[in-house]
Amino acid sequence: MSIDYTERIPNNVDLAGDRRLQRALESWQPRFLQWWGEMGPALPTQDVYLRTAVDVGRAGWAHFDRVRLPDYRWGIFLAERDPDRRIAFGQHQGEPVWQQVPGEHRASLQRLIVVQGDTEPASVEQQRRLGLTAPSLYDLRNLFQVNVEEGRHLWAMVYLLHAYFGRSGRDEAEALLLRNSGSEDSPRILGAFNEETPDWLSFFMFTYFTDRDGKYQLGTLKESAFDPLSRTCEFMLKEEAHHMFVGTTGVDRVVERTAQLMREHDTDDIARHGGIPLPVIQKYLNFHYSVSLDLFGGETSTNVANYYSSGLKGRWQEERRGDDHVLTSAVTTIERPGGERIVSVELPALTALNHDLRTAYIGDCETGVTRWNRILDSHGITGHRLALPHVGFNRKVGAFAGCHVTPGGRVVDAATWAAGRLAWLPAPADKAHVESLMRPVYEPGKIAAWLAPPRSGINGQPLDYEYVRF
Ligand code: BYC
Repeated sequence: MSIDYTERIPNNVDLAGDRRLQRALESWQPRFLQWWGEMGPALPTQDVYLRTAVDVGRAGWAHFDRVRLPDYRWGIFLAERDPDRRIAFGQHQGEPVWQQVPGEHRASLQRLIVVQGDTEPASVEQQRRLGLTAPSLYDLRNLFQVNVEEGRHLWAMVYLLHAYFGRSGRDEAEALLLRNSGSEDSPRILGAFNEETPDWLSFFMFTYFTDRDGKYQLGTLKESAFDPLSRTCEFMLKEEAHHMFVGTTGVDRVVERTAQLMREHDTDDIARHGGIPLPVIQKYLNFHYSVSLDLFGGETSTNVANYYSSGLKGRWQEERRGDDHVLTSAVTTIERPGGERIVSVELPALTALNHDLRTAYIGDCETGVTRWNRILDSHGITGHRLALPHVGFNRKVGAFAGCHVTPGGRVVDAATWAAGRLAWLPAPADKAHVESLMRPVYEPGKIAAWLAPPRSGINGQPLDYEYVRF
């Protein structure tokens, strides 16, 4: 179904046919715009070359044009409905999917939607000041593309809250604009979304590791028996692909430039040549990967078992799995600390579904590390390797919270951890160096010296295209 752009809120959910809902959302809209003005991109611009969703069909869903950021057409778009869709897992397997929220699952569904919704504006808040130090107009444009789409993902969740959860849903939609990333009094719900994204290395790591959690969580909500949530997430995943691209190619380009400088100056110590040394890249990777692992919740969780059994949240690629999709008798193996060692234990698969999702995520993260090491290889740099740290490293949530594990996977005491910390996680000197490189480059076609240029422009435009005008 095409998107109706004649409406104040573009949508393909026939908002005009439900005056009450339309009015409720139209009263939320100015508050969203006020939040965007206060907490969205801090850099003033004239216009930005942006993609806007115009259709949810298979062909040609997006349109590119120059847009003034506050005029971006945030709207409500659900993937097309499959009238024959049935629940693929859990106790209700085989039954038709739900078009309304069953009373007994109301609180849990609302909670999942609020948690998902909370991350979207949080990331915009975290990235608010990055435009002030963009390494190129191309990167600046990508940042804004990510920001407007996270804003639209907030709209997606707010629509569900307003349309299906009555008074409490409207209250939660309000609260999504009142919590703020890093706030002492009312922080964002999940840990990683209260961390800072103060520089572009952090931004590329965030869009690689944290946005990738988003991809996997949306993938499980796409399986939901609650069809409007499923269709919303399916469409969000389309936009999400570009966010992954920004992270993957962003880290590629940092590694590429670092490798070039190492070769050019025949030294590992490229900080004084204006680059980011490999050990610093590794520390940023360690940090962003470990806080992103926390986003999967505990390895064992009765919440997730209940979500699955009742049909609210499925597994990654549920329908491609060859098991019974109920999992009442399945077991799985997880690692957890056992005294001074890490041990494997067998557990019911149903309570270990966060671990199941995290395992798929880790496999995906490995592909990034492989490609970054290939870039090093292509420059003849064989003595250094980037690697994912052990799953227990630097964890605040789950089985490894409260114990200290080195990147290599050794359980250590507090003193050893304190002594190693600066070698494993970004130290003040590393952050200061990265910060010192963050100088804006706003001339079309030019790029900061710590970063390699992208391979091609956006939507067939040349690299020296004026992606952002001031
Ligand atoms: N920080 O039973 P447990 C994205 C809480 S990212 C703070 O193990 P459960 C994006 C947990 O809520 C994707 N608290 O957890 C990316 C629970 O609290 P209650 C976002 C945490 O419920 C980039 C308690 O600890 N979407 O889209 O099995 C840019 C016990 O935990 C954390 C979703 O997450 C944490 N890290 O799983 C923009 C999907 N972890 O209930 C966007 C929706 C856990 O006892 N959310 N807790 O008060 C969920 O599916 C689940 O809520 C979680 C947690 C996977 C997050």
